Amino acid sequence: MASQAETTFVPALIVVDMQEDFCPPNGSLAVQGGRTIAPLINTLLSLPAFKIRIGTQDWHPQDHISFASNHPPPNNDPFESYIEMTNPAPGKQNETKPQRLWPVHCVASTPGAEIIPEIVADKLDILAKKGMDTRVEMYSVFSDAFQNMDPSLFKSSVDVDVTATLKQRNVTDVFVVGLAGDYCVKYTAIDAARAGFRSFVVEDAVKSVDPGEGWKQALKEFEEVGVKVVKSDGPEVGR
Ligand code: VGL
Ligand code: ZN
Repeated sequence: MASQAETTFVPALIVVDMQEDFCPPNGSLAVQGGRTIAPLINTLLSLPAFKIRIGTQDWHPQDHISFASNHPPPNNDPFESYIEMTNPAPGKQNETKPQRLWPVHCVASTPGAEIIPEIVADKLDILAKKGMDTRVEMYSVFSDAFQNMDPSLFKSSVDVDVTATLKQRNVTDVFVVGLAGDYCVKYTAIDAARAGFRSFVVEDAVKSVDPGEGWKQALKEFEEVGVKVVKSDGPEVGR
């Protein structure tokens, strides 16, 4: 009798930027409710199905391009102003894009950059730092803001090649949780799909900078690239 080949399912969990600066009450870029998703994320971290659990950490130099205070007035209002950012990759200097400016946040080796203590960080196999190159924004751990997936073009921004790590472990499905839904979670999930993984966002384990329009826009982009939005108690999450 011919046997039906089963779809391979090797899931990974990516816990995005669960850091002090993204959480109330004291975070400089606090996302409303940011701390409240920690218990749910811990539950997901303890599911045996995940082959690998990766945490990401926004990790900026003091002079990072995304900090409003590093730009002259009048275009230096945190949350409000945008600057034109140039692609720092070799031979790409003619490429630019608007960059939203933020309060100073997640400066490398400062308390604001620490993973919040509510997260059981022992369960993370790897902690990947990103946004380390002062010249360029990096929301996704898979690419910088210019969305090139070739790691040689953004290696100054990260300390781990996450795509290679996932492929080495034969991962097929990537589940993304954490902060912020409309920025780092969004671009990480989209890039996981672009890197060839089935990509899922676990929506009850995510909070957004702008939970209205920002999250709505994220949902639209997820649909366009085939990122699936699921619930933590849904059947997809490898229980
Ligand atoms: C993030 C804004 C700036 C995030 C990081 O983690 O979503 N947002 N840097
Ligand atoms: Zn940042």
